Amino acid sequence: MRSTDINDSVGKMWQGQPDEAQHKSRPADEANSHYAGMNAHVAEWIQKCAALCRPDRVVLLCGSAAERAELLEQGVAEGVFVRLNQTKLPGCYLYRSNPNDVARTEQNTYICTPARDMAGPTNNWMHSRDAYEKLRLLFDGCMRGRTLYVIPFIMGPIGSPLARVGVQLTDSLYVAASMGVMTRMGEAAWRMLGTSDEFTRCLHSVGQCDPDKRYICHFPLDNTIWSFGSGYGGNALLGKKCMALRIASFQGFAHGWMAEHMLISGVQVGNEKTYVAAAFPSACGKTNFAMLIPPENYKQAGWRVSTIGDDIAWMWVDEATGRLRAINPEAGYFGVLPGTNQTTNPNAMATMARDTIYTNVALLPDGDVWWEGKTPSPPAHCTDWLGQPWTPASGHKAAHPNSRFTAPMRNNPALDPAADDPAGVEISAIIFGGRRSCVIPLVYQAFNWMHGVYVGATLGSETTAAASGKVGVVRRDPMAMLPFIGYNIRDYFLHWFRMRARMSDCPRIFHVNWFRKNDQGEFLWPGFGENIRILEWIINRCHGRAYAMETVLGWMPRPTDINLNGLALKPKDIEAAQKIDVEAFKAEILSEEELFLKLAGDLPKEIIFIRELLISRL
Ligand code: GTP
Ligand code: SPV
Ligand code: MN
Repeated sequence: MRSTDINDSVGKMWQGQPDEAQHKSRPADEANSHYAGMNAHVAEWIQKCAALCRPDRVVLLCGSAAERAELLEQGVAEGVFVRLNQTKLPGCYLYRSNPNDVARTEQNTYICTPARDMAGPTNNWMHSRDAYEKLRLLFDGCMRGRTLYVIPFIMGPIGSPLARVGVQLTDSLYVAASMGVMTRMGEAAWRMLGTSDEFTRCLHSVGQCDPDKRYICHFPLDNTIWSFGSGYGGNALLGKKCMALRIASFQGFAHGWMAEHMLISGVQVGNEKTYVAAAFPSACGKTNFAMLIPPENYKQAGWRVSTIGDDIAWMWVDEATGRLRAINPEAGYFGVLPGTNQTTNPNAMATMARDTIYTNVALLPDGDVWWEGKTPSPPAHCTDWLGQPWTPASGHKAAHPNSRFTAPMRNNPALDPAADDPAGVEISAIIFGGRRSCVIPLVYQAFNWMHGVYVGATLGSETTAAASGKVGVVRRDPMAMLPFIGYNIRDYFLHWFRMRARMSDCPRIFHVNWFRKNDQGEFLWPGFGENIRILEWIINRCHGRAYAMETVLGWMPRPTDINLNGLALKPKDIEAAQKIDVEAFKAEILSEEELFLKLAGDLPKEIIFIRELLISRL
């Protein structure tokens, strides 16, 4: 960590020596020579941002363990973090965000381009010129009295053909500490960048954390993100949704690869290893599926699931094989806490046992943490996520429904050995899934890639606490990417269809729904570790080994094709979970119109054709 008290000079910080020069009037190349050793484009950009935001201090982070410890110490001293019980949870801290800032805010998220058409009908759009102007006023002097942290980071395993450099400037200590977990942060980013100016410019300030002055603006044409007024999750950790999904999806469209809201996991049975990628909307089960532990009888039969990633996949076609390969651009997990426990997700519990930042959970009297669903019964008393005394009689939740843990992936006992492999892994199946209490069956397979794109494009899911707004209403969330497509959804769909022609053999595409309920409101499927039974059918289908019936929706297993050994369920229960009610499905197809109407005359012809075929099957 190098720091200095400055007004407008980053140069002093960089060289660590006093400099009385008038930087504002210094010509560019003279300034560049002053930043000896630092990438000139970065230096110039930092200087501009610092001159705008006017922090008291600029601190350049190098990503070392000692620096991290120092940041956390400082956070405790400043009241940003609460140090948790270090015997129970070594290296763990609690952070409470502003209560008005607890989830992504899609209404404040913009794609900023010169033309509205580039953002399309599903994104908020601002003219890039207007956005810069508006946000410049907000950033102006916003870091007075604060420290500006400079965070160099890499998204993707170092050396990967898709790995990319970002630099985030932020006035949040919490964000700085979190970026060190979520990305490959530090010197490696400068080495990878060299003298290039190809890095994502990520400028962030919490500002006054005012929801009325909150803007998460993406400038895909400038490889730039300006985020103001939020310190939480996807709004503020700019490497994640902003860079690795919104900006990267645009870059992938331009250069023939894909950035998707997908987990990546490996399934090993004996000597056979199969990798799958799955797109479920926010808080719909990616982390859990990526860390799945098979039930005992499967374990004994040699089944193992390992994690490459739990939230984002970058995928490209390997020219040598014509197959789709994937990397996880992240280095950590920002996972949902409510519902996570020793039974549902033991790997997540082990992952967050150390070196973890817990956000918006309850604090127990012994310095441990708690959230709804962690234990079968709540603690007698604790401090809730707002910092207030809480008992089970308090009448509200102790942890926020979108409370999360930030933990390094290296803590995951099920981390796949290829998680750091720059060559990525070959993807055999793509699985789409939503949270649907009725209508949508447990599992089916698309007839082919093009039909699979339709299945993904029409994905519906009940909204969750991961984004602000109403929870539990079905909305279309194409490919689980509705909030994350950084360009026109019309072109996004076309890109998916066109990827087919780039591949000689493409992944098989499936749809799952772990969340269907019976009339009593109980889940029809046990979920979590038992999902391996569905995965078994999926993998066998990929390798041409499992039977499937042709149905109106696609290929489906017969109830007897799902292994129920060791489960109390009977084939008739699978029948219930798989039931297709044609009348209900007609209503579902009508509800897809909600999205298609937005695309109006731009709906790709492939979608129209596939839809006609579906209707004629009904
Ligand atoms: P983001 O990080 O927001 O992108 O979410 P995610 O898709 O990684 O969701 P996550 O795995 O964290 O799951 C969210 C919630 O769904 C948690 O409360 C889980 O306990 C619950 N959940 C996950 N898998 C299952 C399942 O198979 N069945 C049921 N019933 N619930 C599940
Ligand atoms: C999601 O909402 O899909 C997340 C959490 O993964 S956040 O990083 O806040 O977007
Ligand atoms: Mn996510």
